[in-house]
Amino acid sequence: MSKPKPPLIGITAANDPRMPEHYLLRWDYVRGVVAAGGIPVILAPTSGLEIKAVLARIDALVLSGGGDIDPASYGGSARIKPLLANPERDQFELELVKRALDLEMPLLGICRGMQVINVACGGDLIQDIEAERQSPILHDDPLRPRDRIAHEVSILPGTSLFGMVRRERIAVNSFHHQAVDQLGAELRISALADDDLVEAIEHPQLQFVMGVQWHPESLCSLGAPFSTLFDEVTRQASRMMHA
Ligand SMILES: [Mn+2]
Repeated sequence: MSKPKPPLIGITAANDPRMPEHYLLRWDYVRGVVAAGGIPVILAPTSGLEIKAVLARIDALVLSGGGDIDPASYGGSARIKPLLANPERDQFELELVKRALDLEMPLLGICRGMQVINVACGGDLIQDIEAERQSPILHDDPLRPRDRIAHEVSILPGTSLFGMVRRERIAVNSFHHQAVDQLGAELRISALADDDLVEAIEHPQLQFVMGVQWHPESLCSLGAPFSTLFDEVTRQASRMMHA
């Protein structure tokens, strides 16, 4: 029997307004997918692409981190000046997620990616944790190394995330100044920080739709439970290919 083909995992890149002639993606997302046995396909946020045609060619989708989503996308007004806002990327990723959900495609959202999933499902965001919540936890310190542990999270028993991680507490890194506020329709919370900030969400009706606020891609060298998310999205993608 021939070896099964590895699945194609789309990973969204950023277009950082500070470098308008470049698309940006940290290499550890790519390495996470490769280590899990997937073929990484970097998706550049481009207006005018036929999203259906993009999704027809990949087997799963990973939404990477990045700048703030324009509050107009969730019907809100900006209470702060959004950081690195990029309407083209917002539109591209929101459309990708809505269609990927319709297709029941495996979906992993990381940091901003989790927030995109929440907004695509009708939820909204805390626009600035420091301004809108009082918390003893420092969720964002851009000077911290990417693999530095920042705080612990509680994984909620009974969730798919708990089923994968099989631990009630894990220590994670943290590089976000925004967070999920109102939860999107049909989503559920799967992890909380000790200040009750949402650290992971999932879609209980779909096989694998998961968002995490931390950055597992920068912690994959530690193995489980960080590489587990990449292993699982890749495994689910293979399952879809052969369904
Ligand atoms: Mn955090």
